[in-house]
Amino acid sequence: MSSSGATPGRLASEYSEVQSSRLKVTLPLPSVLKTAFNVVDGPPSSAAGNPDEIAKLFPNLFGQPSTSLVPGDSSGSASNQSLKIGVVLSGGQAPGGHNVISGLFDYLQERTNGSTLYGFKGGPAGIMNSKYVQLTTDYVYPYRNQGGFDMICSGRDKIETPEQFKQAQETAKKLDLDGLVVIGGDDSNTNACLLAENFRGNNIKTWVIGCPKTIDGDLKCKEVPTSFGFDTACKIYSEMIGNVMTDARSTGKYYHFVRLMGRAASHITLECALQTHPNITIIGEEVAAQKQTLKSVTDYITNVICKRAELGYNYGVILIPEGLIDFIPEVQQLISELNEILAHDVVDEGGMWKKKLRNQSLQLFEFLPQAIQEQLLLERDPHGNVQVARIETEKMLIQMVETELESRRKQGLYNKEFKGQSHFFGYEGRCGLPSNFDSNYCYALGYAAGALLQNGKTGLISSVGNLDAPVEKWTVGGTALTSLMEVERRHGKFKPVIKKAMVDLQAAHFKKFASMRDDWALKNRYISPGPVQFIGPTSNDINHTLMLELGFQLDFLFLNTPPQPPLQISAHVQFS
Ligand code: FBP
Repeated sequence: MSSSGATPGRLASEYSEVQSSRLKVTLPLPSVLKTAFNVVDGPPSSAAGNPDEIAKLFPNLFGQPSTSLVPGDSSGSASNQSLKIGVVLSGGQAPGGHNVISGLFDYLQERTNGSTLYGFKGGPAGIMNSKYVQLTTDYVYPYRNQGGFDMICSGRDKIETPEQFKQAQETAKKLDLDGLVVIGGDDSNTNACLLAENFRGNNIKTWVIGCPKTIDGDLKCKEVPTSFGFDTACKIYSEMIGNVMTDARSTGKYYHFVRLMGRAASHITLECALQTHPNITIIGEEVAAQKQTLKSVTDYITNVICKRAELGYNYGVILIPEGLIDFIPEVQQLISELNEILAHDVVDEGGMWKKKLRNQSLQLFEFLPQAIQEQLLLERDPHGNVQVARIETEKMLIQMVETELESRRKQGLYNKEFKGQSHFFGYEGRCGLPSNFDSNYCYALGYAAGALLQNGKTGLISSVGNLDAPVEKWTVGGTALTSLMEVERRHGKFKPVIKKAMVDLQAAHFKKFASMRDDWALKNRYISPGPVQFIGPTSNDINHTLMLELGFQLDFLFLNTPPQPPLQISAHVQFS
């Protein structure tokens, strides 16, 4: 079943003034994409881990070089080539996705002759079911510089079984596709690489290029410094956190427990902490490194609450990464046992399945509030992940802190009233109008994907670098997807996956946070960054994580909190 020439879902005539002004913005391109360029291959690549396994899984792609675009004369000039290209949005929304498609569309319009771009609808399922729309100038126009993925919508299906690969092959042949661009996160780009391998192995001419998308920020490496959407989402959440901080300060009676999206990694939480200076921030990767238990995390929060109460503050703001429980070794063990059970057994009310849990895991499971037990048993996503967005860790922590404070009250150690307010900031940040950074970055990623396809590249992820420089100086290329891979156990089997980038506890941005957090805990150093700006001061600022990772000091951003020797909050505090 196919569709083409459908009416766009959006009407630019119904846009707000800000949306309309964003539509009219002309986006800059890296200078190498503005003129003729050559595509230069680097040395053969390997894998992020388990190279022998990856070589076996990708016999046609393993070892292929990454490439760079450099000023030259061979590929950049207008060409008579007419290409048929497909594009798909895969996984969770991230601000800027529409600009990747616009960049790809503009590349084909400006650098090739009479090319066709098909948008597969509803994610990878659109490829398998051959549901697509032909993207035209009028169709694409209302989505330029706008948030959301609704131009063609997204989905989380995976092309996995031999039948599904066959369906994808049939669509590629039916549309006579020269290339396919997969815009997605780590799992989707792994899938893109499997497709590229499958097409090459079956003599299907379709090349496949990935693009790094995810607000989670965990798809990055040297060549791909950040995934798009992270910048905007963090700015939106930081605005909301700043507002909640002002509310806390105004009423003086609530502790706001804010869980932030980000799935496994705590990048969003860390970035939002750097932008807003909350009283407590839990970083999952640190919890794991210190082998913390649920009890020790609860004690840390409770200690700060008690100390603040002594100082007269009976309110505060606490940031929690959505994947926290997955970082606590005892919970991690429980989840991995549950994953194995869910992959093979029926989890019914009879509870026979519980016999398969190890003793310690069973005790922990029984200790958790019932709502959390149920949430841990929810169906895994198509990639085998626990759906952490549906686990209400912030509510669980409020309950555990209440219990601990009650026990301290009985011991005469606490005599104030504690009121916890729970928040989950997730979906609110995924479809905002992309920041200037994400707008430009996405447009360059899409344009670069067009360039890689026109040069017959496959199994690469579009890579734009030198991001702290003005856009004209950004570098452009493609990184071999197999070079980002290792093997992991999923659904009870070993599978190739792109190695997730977790928060590095040795990195500059984590160290900056660690040097300030004790001060933020007891003194109210709240910062309200306000809404995302498109013109004027701060509009071209890049998030702190990226700037610090790229080697900037950014001390001027922390001027209201001059570094001081860490405060002794309490003997119980576990974080150094
Ligand atoms: P991607 O990894 O696909 O980019 O998704 C990111 C994310 O927003 C996570 O932060 C969150 O845990 C998950 O999607 C929520 O998934 P869903 O949209 O299916 O509820």
